[in-house]
Amino acid sequence: MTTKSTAVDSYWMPFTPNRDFKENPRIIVGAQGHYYKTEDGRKVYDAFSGLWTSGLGHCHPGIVEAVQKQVATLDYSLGFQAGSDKAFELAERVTSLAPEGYSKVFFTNSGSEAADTSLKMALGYHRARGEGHRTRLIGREKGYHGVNFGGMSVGGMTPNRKAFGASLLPCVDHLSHTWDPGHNAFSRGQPKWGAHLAEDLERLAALHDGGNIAAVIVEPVAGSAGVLPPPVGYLERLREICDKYGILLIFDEVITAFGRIGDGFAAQRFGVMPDIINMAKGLTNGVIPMGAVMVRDEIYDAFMQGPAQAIELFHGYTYSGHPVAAAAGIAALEAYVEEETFDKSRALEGHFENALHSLADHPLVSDVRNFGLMGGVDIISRPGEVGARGLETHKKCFWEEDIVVRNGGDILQFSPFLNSRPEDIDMTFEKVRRVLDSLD
Ligand code: PXG
Ligand code: PLP
Repeated sequence: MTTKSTAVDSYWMPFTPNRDFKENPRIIVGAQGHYYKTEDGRKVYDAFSGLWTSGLGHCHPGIVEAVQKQVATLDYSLGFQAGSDKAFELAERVTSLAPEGYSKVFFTNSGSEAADTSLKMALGYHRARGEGHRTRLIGREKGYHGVNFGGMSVGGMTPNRKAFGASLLPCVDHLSHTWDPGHNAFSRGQPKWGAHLAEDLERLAALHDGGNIAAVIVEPVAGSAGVLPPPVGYLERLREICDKYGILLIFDEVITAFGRIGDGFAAQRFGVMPDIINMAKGLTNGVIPMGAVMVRDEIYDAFMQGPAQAIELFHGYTYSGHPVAAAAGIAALEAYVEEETFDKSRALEGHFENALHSLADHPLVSDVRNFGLMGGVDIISRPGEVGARGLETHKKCFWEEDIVVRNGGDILQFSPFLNSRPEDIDMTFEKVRRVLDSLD
């Protein structure tokens, strides 16, 4: 079936094969709860909850009402030198979900901006303490920290870096990633193999001297690379090595925060406390763009010196703490608490894991990984056509099975709603199996 009523030529789509898309556009015109409405009038089940964003479901009534009210009350206020009441309230609510010791939140408009903000804070923190020589930033292979220059540089997704390689930040290194199908294929939850890979940080500390490293940034569970949970003991060991050399540890929790792995933050779920936590997506349930960087008290305190009239951090966005985004965030955080969303998410994990791993016996499937309500399924590439089977799966799911399934190349990703019905999780994988059966 095709939809031709919307003109599609003018829009240059993000992270999309534009020419392929425009031949038969998949246009979404509405959403309610767990479904999208398409331009051709179908109800399509959303098995990716937006782009990992919308764990509570679409058009959540409490968030819709809060946004409608806010936009008619205070549409925008300057965020430098004055601020909206809603930004202050949201910051306080975010810290109330956090472990003890994190009491300051800086607002951005996206996860990419959160990544760059966190890296700048790390460099500024060391400089404020008289350790301005700590300039090295360490990311990880297969990491994703958005698409701005800082996040792209510490990121480790090859296609995202390739075209811009000559202009990446200097003084950046990468830890090795933790996926090795010879040792940890078809892991359920955290792989038992791989904690030793954290020792890669010791190698980089020996090479550069640990005293020259400012920060290490990792996703506690790598998302975009296809869901790579941390091996048992890995994050704990990274924390230890960072402590040994005075290196800041940044958790990029753009995906993992707000219930996606059954807790407010991955830091709590894993019991490993970073120095800085980045978030976005679930902060507003995806309703209005917003990201944030939350820091431990010592980091904020280190900046608070010099004359009282001086700006302490020369950084900020026109829309930092935007009142309408903040209102959406307040309503989302209220809903998480009132609806006990994180507990619901945690309770679904076992069912989701079993349903996801039911694909493990499929002849086209080479690996399945999961943690919390994050799932990744590797499809064997068609020889000479890397990514084709993944894209075909996405398209057939959309047109023939009325379900949105996200593919990144030949990896299928699953991000069910945090309040999914178990039968909808089963339905998702029945449909995906049928589509895989139909692929050549
Ligand atoms: N950090 C992490 C860990 C992310 O997952 C970003 C930063 C960037 O956020 P913004 O808001 O600038 O996009 C992300 C975003 C996918 C997918 O299919 C993942 C993301 C975005 C879109 C699709 O895995 N992650
Ligand atoms: N470019 C120009 C010319 C600007 O004036 C500004 C902000 O004032 C920016 C970029 C940055 O925009 P934003 O604060 O929305 O990130």
